[in-house]
Amino acid sequence: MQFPELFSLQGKVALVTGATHGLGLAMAMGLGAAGARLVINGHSSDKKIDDAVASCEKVGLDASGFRFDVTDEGAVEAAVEKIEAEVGPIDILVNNAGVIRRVSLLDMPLDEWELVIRTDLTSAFVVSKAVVRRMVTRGGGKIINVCSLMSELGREEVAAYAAAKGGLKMLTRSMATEWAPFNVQVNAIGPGYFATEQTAPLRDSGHPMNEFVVDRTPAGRWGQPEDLQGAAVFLASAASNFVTGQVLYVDGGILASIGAPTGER
Ligand code: GCO
Repeated sequence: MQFPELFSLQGKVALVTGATHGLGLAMAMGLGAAGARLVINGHSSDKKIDDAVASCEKVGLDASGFRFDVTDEGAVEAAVEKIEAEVGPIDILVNNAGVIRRVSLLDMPLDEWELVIRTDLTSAFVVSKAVVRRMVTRGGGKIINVCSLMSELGREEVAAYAAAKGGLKMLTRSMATEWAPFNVQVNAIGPGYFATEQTAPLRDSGHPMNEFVVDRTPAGRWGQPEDLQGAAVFLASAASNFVTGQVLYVDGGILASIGAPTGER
């Protein structure tokens, strides 16, 4: 296979969870631009899903929306069956759905901890299990788990999120190991600090994280959601057929660098 077919997703169906906004929607649109038919998942409201589908259609992409809870095994199985009947067999799954709670460990109630672990880690197991079973019978597929810098580094007040994202990195490696014989490649994308709704509280003017992130990032800026599209297309396409179990960090260089003394950047 040659360029550009190597990176083409023409004729493929891609399910992206938590894709109504932010990084999920941007990655979905990147896959769509490479030719994939998109299945946009969300949970909180029909309106958000309809708006995301409309924004895809507005730029000429083929998209449909499916509302279900990625942590509910019964709901996931029913939704995957419906998607495959109505849209087509899922070739690409992006496990993107996630939440964050910024609170110190000592103040974190157990139910909030469990919500984060279920949404950010358990959901990838639940959705993958339903999808991969079908991929295996068809001879292969691609899974992309959305990790984080917090798969590698801790930060005050995001312990549950870091624990879940660290777990997701290891789940990626285990999935890759178990499913490689079935021609299913499982990789992850690890976004650095991106300008999304999730990080809006950190980007408020005057918030110390705002300046810190720019200083700590060798590229000297917050990531824009579109910065993830190339990595998503690569990991979803035939170009990555011998790549599995990897986390591709898209972080402007943060993990490559210890940073510079205050005021020297
Ligand atoms: C935070 C969290 C996230 C980050 C991201 C970094 O600091 O609150 O780290 O919001 O944006 O996951 O990869």
